[in-house]
Amino acid sequence: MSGHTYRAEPHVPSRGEERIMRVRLRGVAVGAAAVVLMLVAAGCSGDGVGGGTSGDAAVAAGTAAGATGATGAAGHTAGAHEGVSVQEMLDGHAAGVEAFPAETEAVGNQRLEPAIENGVKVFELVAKEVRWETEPGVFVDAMAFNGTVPGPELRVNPGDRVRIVVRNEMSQPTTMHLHGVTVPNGMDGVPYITQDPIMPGGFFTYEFEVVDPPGMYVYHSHFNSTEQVGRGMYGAFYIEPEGGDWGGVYDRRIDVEHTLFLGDGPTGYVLNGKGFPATDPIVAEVGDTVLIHLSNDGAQIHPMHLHGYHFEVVAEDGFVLEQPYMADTLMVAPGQRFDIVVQAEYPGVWAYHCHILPHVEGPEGMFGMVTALVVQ
Ligand SMILES: [Cu+2]
Repeated sequence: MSGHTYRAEPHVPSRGEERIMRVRLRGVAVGAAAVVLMLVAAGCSGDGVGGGTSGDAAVAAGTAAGATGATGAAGHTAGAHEGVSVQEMLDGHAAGVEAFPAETEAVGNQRLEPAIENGVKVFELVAKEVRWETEPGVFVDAMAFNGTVPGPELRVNPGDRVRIVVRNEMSQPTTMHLHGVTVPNGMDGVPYITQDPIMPGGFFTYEFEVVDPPGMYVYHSHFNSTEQVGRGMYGAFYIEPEGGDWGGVYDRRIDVEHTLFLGDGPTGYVLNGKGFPATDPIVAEVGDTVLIHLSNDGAQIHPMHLHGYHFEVVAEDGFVLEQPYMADTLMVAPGQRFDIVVQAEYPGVWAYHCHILPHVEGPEGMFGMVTALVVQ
């Protein structure tokens, strides 16, 4: 299926790439030893190669001048470089990579273990208004389930009885909709169609039996949703195969599983609630099979492009495709989910980003919807 015939030449990482690969291995003794061996095998002197020349800089400046202007919520300017010197452009581009992956004070997608009550898996979600750090020093007014963007990961199995209690600690009403999940009509979460809004201080209990196949589904606000979802009220609802092994679903061994929520609007252009350089890399070892669950909960389309690889699109909206297909760029519309599989064959730090360029890179370097597949 993959059709890959290309084999990587021995690879000499740049100084930045070498550092990013080390950062992710800090505290992992075996992995660190492995990457040192890999770098030695690649003949890396540690001095770095491929520094920019003045000619490169001039080309970059000319290219940037042709772009149209657009400004992200965090104040990044993606467009003409008037007022930004060549040196500032170089410094800006370098600084982002130097900082990646940057620490911020909280991260989303944390697994929430259910309480088991009479065989029912019970989750509690609390909607709150919080200050959310999207990249170092940049805070936005977010609305979040359990205080994080995205909210916690809920994982259930086919056939489970599930109860999700949503408490509203915000200053405005809300509801929660289970996106793509087959539920009784009264559990659908649409204000005044299937339920009254959950008022500040109130709660609503969503209860249903899981009848859908394993896959990625989403929960999100369905009240004033341009603002509430835009500010971060979304999270993953996984219907997992028994034992959490996706290998049986996709008929192959899965070594690395990664969730990637796309967001835009009041939070800026974000992946899992963070803008580059605070985005989380996808880390794998050579030979690993990587499963990435993508969901777009923003208001714009985002064509996600992976450098250096072709990936296999294996599921859409929670349904396994009868005919998976290869791609390197996958357009993810608002509300869509995809599962993609990458065979991690080529070591290195490979950029993975939205290809609407005003969402990712301007005269002062990369921002927003950029992360990397780090293959060690
Ligand atoms: Cu985009």
